[in-house]
Amino acid sequence: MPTRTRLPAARYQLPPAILTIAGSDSGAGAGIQADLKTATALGCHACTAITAVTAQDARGVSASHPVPPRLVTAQIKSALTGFRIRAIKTGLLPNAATVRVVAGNASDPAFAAIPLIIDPVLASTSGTRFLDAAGVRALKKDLLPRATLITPNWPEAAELTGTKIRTLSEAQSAARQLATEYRCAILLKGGHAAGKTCSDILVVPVSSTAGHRLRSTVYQSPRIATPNTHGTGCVLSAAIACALAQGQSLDSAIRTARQFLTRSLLRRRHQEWPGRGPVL
Ligand code: PXL
Repeated sequence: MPTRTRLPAARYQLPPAILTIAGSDSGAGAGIQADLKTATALGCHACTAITAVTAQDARGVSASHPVPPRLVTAQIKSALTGFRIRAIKTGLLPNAATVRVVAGNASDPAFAAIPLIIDPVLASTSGTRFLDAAGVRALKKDLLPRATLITPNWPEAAELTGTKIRTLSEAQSAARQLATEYRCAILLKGGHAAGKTCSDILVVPVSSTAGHRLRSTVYQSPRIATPNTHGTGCVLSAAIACALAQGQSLDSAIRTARQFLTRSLLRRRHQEWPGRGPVL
């Protein structure tokens, strides 16, 4: 009898899986395509639940159409039953009905046990509005309260809190307001601010016998001057999901994701795309 040679253990090991519930960007700069590229680069497997199909290039969005909510649910259920999903992220949710359907799925115990990162995508980098006022109301009422981490940029945080954000201190207040309101971690991204440094603020609610308080961390990196920023928010939230799926703490996952994004921005900084080029 020939002896069977053992294959290296790594061959049998499945990559950690994440689920992204987001829109398709036909130009592959943002959305599902950015999430897939991020997951692959970071050694994860990404299952996808596509919420909308958009037609776009580096200059902007020319068309978009929502996927029927029933089909969004079917995709989520297939991912949760067929794979061991360790982190979930949401991106573009095209309307109130889809937001409610995702929130309904999120109350399922199998889903609720998994860290949920919500990137509250309200508009595209090029300015196309993705979620209307009724959608924003549904997001605030039904979905944000289920988040582990919400990752707004300055304009999104301003809209969600109804405040103006012009300074780092106003950003701090908005992040604290959101963390208190939704009882979850907030990563308020400073990419839209001016200045030589990009400061992202993390606010985490912590409970102890002394009561509830908020812990704040500021992550800083040099601002990279480049037009090729399409998909930055998607890449960041997908990378955080991957790092969490790999067992990292929230703080460490954010550091990993920021470093991954910085490297991607640096690599593409001088490329000349017709418009805002893809970051990854
Ligand atoms: O970056 C936000 C975003 C998310 N999802 C899709 C997008 C965009 C921005 O263009 O196209 C599909």
